[in-house]
Amino acid sequence: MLELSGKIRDAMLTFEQEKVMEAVESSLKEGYDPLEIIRAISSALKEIGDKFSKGELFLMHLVIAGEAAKNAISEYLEPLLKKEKTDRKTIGRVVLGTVEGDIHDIGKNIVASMLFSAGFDVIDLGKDVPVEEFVRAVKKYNPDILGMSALLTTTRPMQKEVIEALKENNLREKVKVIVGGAPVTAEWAKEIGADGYAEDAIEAVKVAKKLMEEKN
Ligand code: B1M
Repeated sequence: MLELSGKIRDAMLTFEQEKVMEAVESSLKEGYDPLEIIRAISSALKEIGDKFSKGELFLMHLVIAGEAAKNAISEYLEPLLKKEKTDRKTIGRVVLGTVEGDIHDIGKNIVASMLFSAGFDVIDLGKDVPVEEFVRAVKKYNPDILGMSALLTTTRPMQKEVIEALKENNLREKVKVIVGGAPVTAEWAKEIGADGYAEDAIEAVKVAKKLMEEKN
């Protein structure tokens, strides 16, 4: 595992797309689990984010590393997470998106793939999703669960605004709400009246399944 994180970290810190692709491809060939590889990429991204906030790296580095990670995950890892079972049974419907003002979507995309793989129908609204669009989607798709991702402390409050808007539209009782993203905590989820909080994509699946049990 240490070997994997070192290899992925070194590739990510070259800020070269090709090196990241090669590292991911060869890790898969060596038999590493896609989720372990995603964890290694996330940890490298965290290190890059920390260096950026300390002024040791520039925004350009964040952009290149984000792109490299997103491309490697969508090309090599998400298809493996999504691998459809022939006996796939739908266990619920989820509408998912990153809140308004926030264009971070790598984590949200992983959550979407994991939920899909667990048997949920996933309607992904994308990133920078306005409050009204979440409300419209709940009316249109009548999902069991609404999931909102936020990566910035400045956009986290939009999760609360969406919940308030659901109440104003008499939709809050119809849908369970899960929130997540780096600045999101269980305390925050409770404070804004969400039904669930998940720290990562694996936890998101567990929480979503639990909420479905409560619903049925
Ligand atoms: Co930005 N960024 N970024 N960024 N970025 C962070 C978030 C930051 C922590 C970096 C730092 O300074 N240390 C910092 C936020 C500080 C704060 O608010 N506290 C930051 C900043 C400041 C910014 C800008 C403001 C920079 C600027 O312009 N000056 C800007 C904002 C743009 C905007 O959104 N309006 C910005 C831009 C960008 C890029 C576009 C360059 C790029 C994003 C590319 C993309 O997503 N397509 C980027 C990146 C790559 C990062 C870091 C380095 C990596 C994020 C990531 O993808 N992580 C990030 C550093 C960090 O996170 N520590 C940083 C990997 C991903 C798998 O993890 O998204 O956490 P994560 O998802 C996890 C869990 O959180 C959870 O499960 C996922 C999988 O396990 N989860 C959920 C996520 N959503 C969930 C939903 C759920 C449940 C679980 O239920 C619904």
